[in-house]
Amino acid sequence: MDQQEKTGMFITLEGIEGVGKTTNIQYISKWLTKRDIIHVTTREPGGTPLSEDIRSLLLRSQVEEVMPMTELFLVFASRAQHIEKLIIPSLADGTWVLCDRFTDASYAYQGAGRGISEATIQNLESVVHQKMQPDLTIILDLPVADGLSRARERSNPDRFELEDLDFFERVRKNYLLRAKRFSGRCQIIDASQPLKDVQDQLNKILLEFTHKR
Ligand code: Z5A
Repeated sequence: MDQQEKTGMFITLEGIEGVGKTTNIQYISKWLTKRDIIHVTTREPGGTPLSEDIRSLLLRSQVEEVMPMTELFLVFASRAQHIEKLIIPSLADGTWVLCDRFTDASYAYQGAGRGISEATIQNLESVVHQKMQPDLTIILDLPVADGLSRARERSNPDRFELEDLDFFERVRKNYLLRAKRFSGRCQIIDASQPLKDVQDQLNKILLEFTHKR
């Protein structure tokens, strides 16, 4: 899908576990509703029935080791379905899409985390994305130990959350690198602030973003 064929806006939220993506997606959704902006909220991996099945496969512990390339293909299989069935049709009819994680997560987790080359991920991205990119990506940033402790207080760890601190340090660093590299679409928020301050900053970013459209 070429950028000019879509009329809805595509917003993604990123960051390590426990940074507050789920909490703040709800805030953004309310913010858009107040302004009568029609939108859907969704997540990756997931977002359609088949993609949610792939999500379950990815998150649960497996009896055999999950190879990094298998994980990457599963993530992109879920994304291919999500893009074709939900994201593109929504954007094409003017509905905004608000997505909890997207392809930046593949560079951070499968790339920096698991060690798959950026070129390999770029190849899959170019096949699956059909030229589509988020219009705005908000990266919530938090020290790894704080994110993991917030996530662990909330629920039992999934397969990713069992990784060690070094894994999440690489993931976090990659997000920060990508924020610099794609500064046109990425905005970083310090997620160690009280929620009210995080949301004041979100409000400011969203006001600027909607005024530019
Ligand atoms: N994954 C991948 O490997 N490759 C890919 O391409 C994609 C994904 C797309 C599922 O993601 C996994 O998929 C993920 C990477 C992998 N790894 N894991 N695990 P997920 O997004 O579903 O899972 P998650 O990152 O673990 O999300 P989460 O644990 O649900 O965290 P969150 O949504 O960012 O946080 P939250 O639930 O909104 O907040 C956590 C707690 O902190 C909660 O009690 C809040 O009330 C509290 N909170 C939130 N903000 C604050 C502030 N500011 N102060 C204090 N407390 C706060």
